[in-house]
Amino acid sequence: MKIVTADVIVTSPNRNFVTLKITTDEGLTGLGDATLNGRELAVVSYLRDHVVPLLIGRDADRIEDTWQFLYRSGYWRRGPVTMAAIAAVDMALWDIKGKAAQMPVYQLLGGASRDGLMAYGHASGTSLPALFDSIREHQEQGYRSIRVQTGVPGLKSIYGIAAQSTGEERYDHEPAQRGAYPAEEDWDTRAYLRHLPTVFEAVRHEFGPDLPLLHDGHHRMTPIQAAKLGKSLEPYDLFWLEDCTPAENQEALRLVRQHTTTPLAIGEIFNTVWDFQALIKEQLIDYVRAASTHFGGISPLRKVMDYAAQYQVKSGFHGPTDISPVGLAAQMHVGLAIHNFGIQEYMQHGARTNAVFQQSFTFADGYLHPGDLPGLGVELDVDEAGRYPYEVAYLPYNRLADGTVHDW
Ligand code: KDG
Ligand code: MG
Repeated sequence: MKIVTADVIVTSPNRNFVTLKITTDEGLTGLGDATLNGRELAVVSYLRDHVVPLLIGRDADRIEDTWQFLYRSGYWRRGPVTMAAIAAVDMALWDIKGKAAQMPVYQLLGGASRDGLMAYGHASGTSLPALFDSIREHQEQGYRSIRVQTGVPGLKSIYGIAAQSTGEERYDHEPAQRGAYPAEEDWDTRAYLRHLPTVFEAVRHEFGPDLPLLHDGHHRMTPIQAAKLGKSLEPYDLFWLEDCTPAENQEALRLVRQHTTTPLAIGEIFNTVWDFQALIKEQLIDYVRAASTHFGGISPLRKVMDYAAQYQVKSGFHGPTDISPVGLAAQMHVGLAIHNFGIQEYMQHGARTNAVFQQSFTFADGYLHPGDLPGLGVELDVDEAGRYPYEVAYLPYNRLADGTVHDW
């Protein structure tokens, strides 16, 4: 079965998405997600100019060989642009293989290891009453696990609290905002470290000990600050503390680990299996935050999780709205198949996005299931996608009170 066309489709129903659609000489099509938030067009060029010409005429069945060819023949390995492009090809070929076999992709990966994927949603509020309302709203939608982000007294804007839009479409924007220049936010780590334990104490008091609670530090702390936070959150029994330090310095996790038993999750901006090698082997983390889309696709996600299984490290794949429904489906299939699944992040896409991407997954009683259609179970309505051209949009960035740029 040969690849005859590979089209790169850019659409912006509520936010920008880049999708690769591969078609074979047998008429089968496969979709892959190549969305890189704020740098979307770089991946479009990488695909259109450097990958698509290499795909035409290749055997669509040879997923691993195509992955290795694209990874190794380019010489310049890794990096988010390269790996998002390779991810899209990998996902699209798994989609095609599933359709050819008349099986959902999770069956090709070994079949289901569970009935559904426990999912967490994003509750946030600038005040405790607003946060409590947001948690209840998520529980009413079915969520049984909740990420808690909160305003900090003295700070105007903060990561994790939707800034731009409201209502049904809000998740599709947050945290990126449309506009030609990134929005500026403010940050004060000491104020955050003082405030956050009081928030978790209040949430535990209001919602009891059972509810799994998560928090994202978004790379903002030094190792010793992260150690202090992990320790101060121990009484509130977090499911995880995510990205407590910047991901580049993996050695930081050694220090954090020595000081706290709060479980650690990291890796949403990692691109390859090798980025996790030391963290898993030294058991410095508890959850792998990789996203199929930025990690080279389904094939390497499966490999890193098989390696992690030897060390009792579980999955917590990155599932914000900048992962398209195709990328989300890809990691749902992996999550259903692997034994060491932990939790799946699930921010809901808005109605316009769901009209562009027709999906077959279900979300009921807090559990996701990718569905049983052959392949990934997602189709793209090209006409609908064409109604929403690319719009420039960027993630915000941070400055401290004295004007220094800080990690965002
Ligand atoms: O593109 C950046 C977002 O995906 C990121 O800010 C979301 O940290 C995030 C999360 O945990 O979902
Ligand atoms: Mg995160």
